[in-house]
Amino acid sequence: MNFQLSEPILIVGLGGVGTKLATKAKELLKTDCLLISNDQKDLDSDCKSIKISTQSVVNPSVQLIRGSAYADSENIKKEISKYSTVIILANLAGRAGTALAPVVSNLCKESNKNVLSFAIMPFKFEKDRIFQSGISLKRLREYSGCTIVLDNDALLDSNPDLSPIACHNISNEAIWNVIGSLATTSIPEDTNILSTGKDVQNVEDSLKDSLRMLYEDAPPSSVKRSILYILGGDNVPVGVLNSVTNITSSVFNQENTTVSQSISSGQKSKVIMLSSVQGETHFDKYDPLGIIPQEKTLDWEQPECSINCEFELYQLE
Ligand SMILES: Nc1nc2c(ncn2[C@@H]2O[C@H](COP(=O)(O)OP(=O)(O)OP(=O)(O)O)[C@@H](O)[C@H]2O)c(=O)[nH]1
Ligand SMILES: [Mg+2]
Repeated sequence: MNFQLSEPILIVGLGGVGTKLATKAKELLKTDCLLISNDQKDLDSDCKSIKISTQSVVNPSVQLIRGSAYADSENIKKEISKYSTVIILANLAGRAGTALAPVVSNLCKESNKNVLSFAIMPFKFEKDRIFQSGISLKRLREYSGCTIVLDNDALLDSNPDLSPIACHNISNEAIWNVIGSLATTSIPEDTNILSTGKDVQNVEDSLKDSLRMLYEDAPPSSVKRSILYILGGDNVPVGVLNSVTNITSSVFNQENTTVSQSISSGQKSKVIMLSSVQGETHFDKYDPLGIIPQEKTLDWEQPECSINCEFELYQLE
């Protein structure tokens, strides 16, 4: 089943990177935008915003930001109420995005919204973020009709020579490209992995980079459908376009995997790949207890959060 994008659409940016991506996405889709963060400097733009207050704490933990966000639940629900589809942009490599993604996506689901979410996952060397990002992603996937994951680590692993800034430029371009073509390309529900590579001379090499990045996150046998966004594709010989599709089909399980192309015009030629995956991904291992099936998890309803319950008890987190 494909994800249905119905108007009116609201873009919600969470945390520093989420709000940065959202302000650009808003222009691409010409929709309304809502920014949510605990950090005032993420909210300084002309979009509507909600500041999550952590009171006097200036370096709040993920759990404290999440706990504080519940105080704004009604406010968030009111803002999303007029819309049919909510597109959430969350940086699960940052504290605010990790904290807010489960809360905001759950509020959207409770209000019966169509939720499409984008999640950025951390680099492996950001060890303190891996665990939290894993649990946050699990909940975001649960509450979203469709989740698109961009793994910073997979991009760096397949291009170790790139600096983090160069990686961010490449990954943000891929995200904007998918957002920009949402109206013309239908994307599958469930979990999709976004993969790409650095700028190279030809489309076939760019495809190989995208495949390499995808392999870091999911086995090729788990890919059910793949969309190839071919930037500058209108200048590429049709024989090459054909071979790009053939290479992709031969890498995946040929009979069961559909490969489609979305060609756009532009100066450079490059491949960005969006692959719908079923079964386990690399991120399920970020939480060592993630192997426990959900029906056997007792405290699933409420995500971990820190609230001030006015007990004379030391906060353990
Ligand atoms: N894909 C992508 N990742 C980014 C970008 N900027 C930062 N990151 C990643 O996100 C992590 C957190 O970066 P911050 O700039 O602190 O992000 P933030 O959203 O403000 O996070 P908090 O302030 O912790 O809420 C970095 O270590 C990077 O791994 C970006 O533009 N694109
Ligand atoms: Mg920040």
